[in-house]
Amino acid sequence: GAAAGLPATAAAAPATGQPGAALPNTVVPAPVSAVADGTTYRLTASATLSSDVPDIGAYLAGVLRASTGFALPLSTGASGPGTIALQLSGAPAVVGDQGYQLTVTTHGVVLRANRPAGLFAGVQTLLQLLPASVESPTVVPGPWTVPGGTVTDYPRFAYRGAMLDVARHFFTVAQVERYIDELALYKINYLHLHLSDDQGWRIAIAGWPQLARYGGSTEVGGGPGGWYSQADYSAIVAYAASRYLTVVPEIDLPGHTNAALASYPQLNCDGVAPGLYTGTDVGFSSLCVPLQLTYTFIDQVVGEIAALTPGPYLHIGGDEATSTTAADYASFIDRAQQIVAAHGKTVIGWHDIANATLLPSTVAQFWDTSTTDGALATAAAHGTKVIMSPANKAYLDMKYTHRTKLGQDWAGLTDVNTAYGWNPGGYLSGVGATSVLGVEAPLWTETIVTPADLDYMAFPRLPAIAELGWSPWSTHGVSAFDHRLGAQGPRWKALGIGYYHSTQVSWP
Ligand code: TNX
Repeated sequence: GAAAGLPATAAAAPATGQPGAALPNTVVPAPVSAVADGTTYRLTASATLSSDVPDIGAYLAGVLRASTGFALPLSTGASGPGTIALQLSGAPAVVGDQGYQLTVTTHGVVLRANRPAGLFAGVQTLLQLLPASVESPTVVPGPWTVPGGTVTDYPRFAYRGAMLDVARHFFTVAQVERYIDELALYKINYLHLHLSDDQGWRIAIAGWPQLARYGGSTEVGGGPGGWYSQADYSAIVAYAASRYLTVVPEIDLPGHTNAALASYPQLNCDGVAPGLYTGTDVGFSSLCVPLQLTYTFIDQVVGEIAALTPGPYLHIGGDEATSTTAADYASFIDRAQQIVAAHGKTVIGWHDIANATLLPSTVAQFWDTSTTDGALATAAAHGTKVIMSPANKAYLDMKYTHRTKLGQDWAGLTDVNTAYGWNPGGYLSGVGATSVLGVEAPLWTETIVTPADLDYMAFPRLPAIAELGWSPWSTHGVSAFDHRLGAQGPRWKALGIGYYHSTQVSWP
């Protein structure tokens, strides 16, 4: 129904299009509040844009000019008078740093936010209130209408992430940038890059040149692999920032390290380098915990990456270290956390790290398929914040159905309603909403090779996880979601995103 559980539209709300009704039920993630006033704004050739943040004005102008063909001159500077005005003033305090208020009248659109990130989020909502063809890269006919009313919106969780595994298969800077553009549509604000694993090391480290040169020279299946120069990595960081995403780099330690061990014999306990690995097993490699060089190595790698990373977090992996004893693992995680902290970053680790002693600021990322984890619950009780990525819900590399060609099924089959059907704030026993920093949708790439593969696995599930991270739980409802999600299909088509046509979604 039109109400979609929005707080502003209780049972007695009038029908869509009437004053006081919900705005058309198409926006993903569902906004906190969206109230129609029964009017319509029509964007025409005479419209103008103004933006207090030049880059955000240019981003919106770029989308609108391409599909409408209108000139849409853009003025920048404090609270300009455009027909569509993006303003860093006048937003209600409740929208915070990431939210916005969007007011649409017959005369035009005013978008207000306290911070640029909020304006950027509001631009995504405005675009979703325009016809889907607004995403067309070429000029198409209108009319370009926006329903009149007010949207007041802000996120439930501060961290809404997506992870891309560029280690199992390498993805170029341009391919990562395309994924960033897609993530931005759904108000994802962190891009976690899994930069190293058994099959590849993907970032140049000046002090250890063989890591990328040799360790990055292959991938799953034996293809050519690849790696980012530090300039490439900085380009990804800057591009992500232009879409209001923060990069979280991950160097997976102490397991998942065959590519590093293969590149430097002296990192191995026995001094012998293993061969490069192009299979898909996990859990067989480990850095040499008793070796002092291990920590020199981590210090230099973390130091270089931290210096290139403006965001607060650095991910140390920590998962599936099944070739490391429990005592070695605990002492290793202690030292790795100290090293990251010394370089000014906050540690994130897969939730396995809750078996070690965590720094107060360390964040644990839950990836298991169960709804109980004793060590993690204990850590949460002591203040550890958690990012929720349950593999049977949030993993974008799981198959949708048994017929899905790509992907794995070790965590189960994950069609859209499964991806959507859980509450991050009440999923894990002993980890309540106040312990949850947010959600993340990881995309592991053992079976994922091309950008088309990424699109197919991420859409339509990524928007489901994005909504769980952004929207208040009061908006949660599977049938309304499947309708709103369906309305996104024509947008993906216009954008050239080849998605899975799930039978659970109400495509228009
Ligand atoms: C488990 S979940 C892994 C990854 C694999 C993934 C495949 C986690 C932290 N580790 O190494 O790529 O499963 O689904």
